Amino acid sequence: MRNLYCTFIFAVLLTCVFSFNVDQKNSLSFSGPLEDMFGYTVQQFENSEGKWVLIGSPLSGQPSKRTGDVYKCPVGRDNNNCIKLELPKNTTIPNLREVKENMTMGSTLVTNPKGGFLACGPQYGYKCGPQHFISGVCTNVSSSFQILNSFTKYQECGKEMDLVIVLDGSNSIYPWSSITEFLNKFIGRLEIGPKQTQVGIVSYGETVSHQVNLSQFDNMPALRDFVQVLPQHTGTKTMTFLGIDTAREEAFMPERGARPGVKKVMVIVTDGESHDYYNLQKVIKACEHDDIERFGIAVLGDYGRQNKSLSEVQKFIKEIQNISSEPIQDHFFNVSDEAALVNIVDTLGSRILALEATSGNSTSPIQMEMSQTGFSAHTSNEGVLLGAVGAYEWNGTVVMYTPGGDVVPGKDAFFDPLKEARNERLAAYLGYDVQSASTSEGELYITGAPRYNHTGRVVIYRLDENNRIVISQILKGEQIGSYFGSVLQTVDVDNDSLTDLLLVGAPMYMGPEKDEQGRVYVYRLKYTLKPINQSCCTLQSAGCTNKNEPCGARFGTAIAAVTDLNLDGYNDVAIGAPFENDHRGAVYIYHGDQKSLKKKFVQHIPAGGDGEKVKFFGQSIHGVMDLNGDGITDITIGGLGGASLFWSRDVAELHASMTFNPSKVNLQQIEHQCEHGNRKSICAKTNLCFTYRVKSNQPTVKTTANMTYTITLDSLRATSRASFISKDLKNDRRTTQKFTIMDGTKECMEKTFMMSASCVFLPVQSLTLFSAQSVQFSVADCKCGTFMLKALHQRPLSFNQHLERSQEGLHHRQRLNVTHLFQTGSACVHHMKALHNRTNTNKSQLLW
Ligand SMILES: [Ca+2]
Ligand SMILES: [Ca+2]
Ligand SMILES: [Ca+2]
Repeated sequence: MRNLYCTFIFAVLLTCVFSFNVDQKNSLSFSGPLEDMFGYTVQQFENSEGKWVLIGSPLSGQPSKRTGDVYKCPVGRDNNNCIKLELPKNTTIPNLREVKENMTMGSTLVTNPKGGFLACGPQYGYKCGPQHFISGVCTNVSSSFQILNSFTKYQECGKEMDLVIVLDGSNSIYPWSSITEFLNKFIGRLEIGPKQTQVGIVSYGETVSHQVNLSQFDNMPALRDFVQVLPQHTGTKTMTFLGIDTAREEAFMPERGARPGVKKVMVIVTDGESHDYYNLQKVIKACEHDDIERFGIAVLGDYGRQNKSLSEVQKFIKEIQNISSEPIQDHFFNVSDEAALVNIVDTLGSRILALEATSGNSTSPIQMEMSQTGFSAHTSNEGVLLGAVGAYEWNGTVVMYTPGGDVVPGKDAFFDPLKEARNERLAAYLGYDVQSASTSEGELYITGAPRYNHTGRVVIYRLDENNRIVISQILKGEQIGSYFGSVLQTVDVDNDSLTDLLLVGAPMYMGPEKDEQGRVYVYRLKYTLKPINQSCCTLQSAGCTNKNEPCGARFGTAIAAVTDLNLDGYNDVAIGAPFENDHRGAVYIYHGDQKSLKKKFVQHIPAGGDGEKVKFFGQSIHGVMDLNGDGITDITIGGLGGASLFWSRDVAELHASMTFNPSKVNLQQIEHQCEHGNRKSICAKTNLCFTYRVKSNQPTVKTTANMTYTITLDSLRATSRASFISKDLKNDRRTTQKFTIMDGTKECMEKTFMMSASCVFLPVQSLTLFSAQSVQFSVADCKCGTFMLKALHQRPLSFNQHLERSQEGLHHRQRLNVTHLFQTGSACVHHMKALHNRTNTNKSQLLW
């Protein structure tokens, strides 16, 4: 018994197939000085005026004043000149002696989902006396670019202190203006206020009088104005101990503004041996009893002017040393004359400040003073998270601003002193990046400490009802120095508002060549993403001249969750590798899939240009907005020296289907026999249909795509066992046709083919030898541009359609055949996508 059935299997091959749709050719570029680090951060932004790209330039104003700034760059308007927002000038914290030079404004830049944006200058500082603290600052900018408020976490300068200056005003002091100048400068070194230092002044000669009460001035400028015109007390005698004792007893009285329990300090300035030195021991003992810390300043002017003997000078100095508190070397000063008093202002001021810093309840001198708050920032559903890497001696912390109040975790909040060695957290830089995740159990916060125990770690935590940190999970880095945790990004792939993935960058991860290739860890599925491995030129490598170190891509320096680029309903991810290709940089795009990411990147965007004007492309990425109004999210990528806006191309779906008439044939029966030329055999018709639909909604513009298709019968065999019927009687196995298809329509083509006579006599065993008939089709005007063509899939994609046999017996074998074809042709494709670039005339491209 011969079972003679022909099975026809068609494969549809696409020759012009793309996996990506970010147009690398027609980007909109903004440029700025590379040395200002223009492009270090980028954010897409929209307000009532239109659409913008915001670009951070943290070293703007260099070299002298590296205040940094943020630029607004218009999109879709006549010019694309970027305008500086002048944020540093208008970012201010009241009652601080601010230091805005080097504040690096714009090195953190985050748009607020509710409008406006947050820009931070983590190197912003302030002065307490001569001490320079780096607290960092963030400023809230409205959607109309107005500064709403600025905030930082700072320690009040100094603790509360009551300081009384006991001033010798006897006639021998000359010129008095030197004294007032000294007072003026010295007061300028103090932080004066009702909650800080209060200053009282007592002057004496033969008698004593209160010039300034402690509570009299609550700010430094007013007190300075007052001392400018302070009169000389005058008098022929120098009753130093009367002055000191009056100050002790009266100036430090609550009635004159002294605050109970507050540190008491006395600064005594005199130019001569006292006339009441016999009271020294009694008066100083009383001062000790009252816990008054004393600074003695001996002015030798009068001794010089009157040529007094060395022993007299020494006797005077001895007296003032005896007035001063221990240790004497910290509390005693002598100056050659009145004019030289100003020279000790710095030293005196800093010693008094040191007193402030160590007094009170503080156990550690450095808490938030160097915190660099705003090193990173993130807007979560429940408030603003600010990374503060410098807090607690660079162990770091995360400050949170919520509507219910500020959360400033204590120095041990992120660590477990029982489980962790103290040295592991030293200079861990916790707060290097911050993120949040929405889970069914509420909001989780995530922060990285890239130097924790050298390998870095990520802490996932929540806040309890008392706003205490409760750590729920810790992720550990695996390689020393990889900077694991320095870049964090959560992703909601399927848009159900629950976070699906956490991506953790380790941009300095060493590849096999000991170069900093970088790596990105994907949590939930825990696998890693890596850049294209590439060689680079180092001092060690022979035979190359451009020693461009550090080497390696630093993949993961920027990680951005971007809104669905290819319109498949899943959000996507872009990852920067700014050191790739000799520091030119590149960006990789990964497509989201269900609740995860496809492991293989779908697009690699290398930096354009010569690598001179713009370097480190991929340093910053943001892609959450459609900036040209075609309904598809566009992606902004910053390097240093410039940033570019890449338009995403439209995505079209192309469905192809094929049916046969008849759908089943039995070659032993002759019901479908036909005659053509001089030949008689079985004939069948195939109906090939395409439907085409542009995915983004823009119903006013109907687009068309020009298509070409070729059907090849029995394509895997040298000779075909079937041929098309044509008028000229050529027995052709192949037919090619062009057609145009309009958006939202279906086009069908019918072809008839005839099986060769030999097919009828094939034994059943040879069925496995049957090979595919293919339909190959493409977009006819496939002018994809040079960038796109490079990324063509080498592998053909196919869908299979077969003519069924009418008998059940060979079902198994048929299945095998079909499966095989699906594998060779990749798993596809009843569903294909064409890429259509509407912004660029009518050139359509296929995308799978
Ligand atoms: Ca989700
Ligand atoms: Ca997608
Ligand atoms: Ca767009």
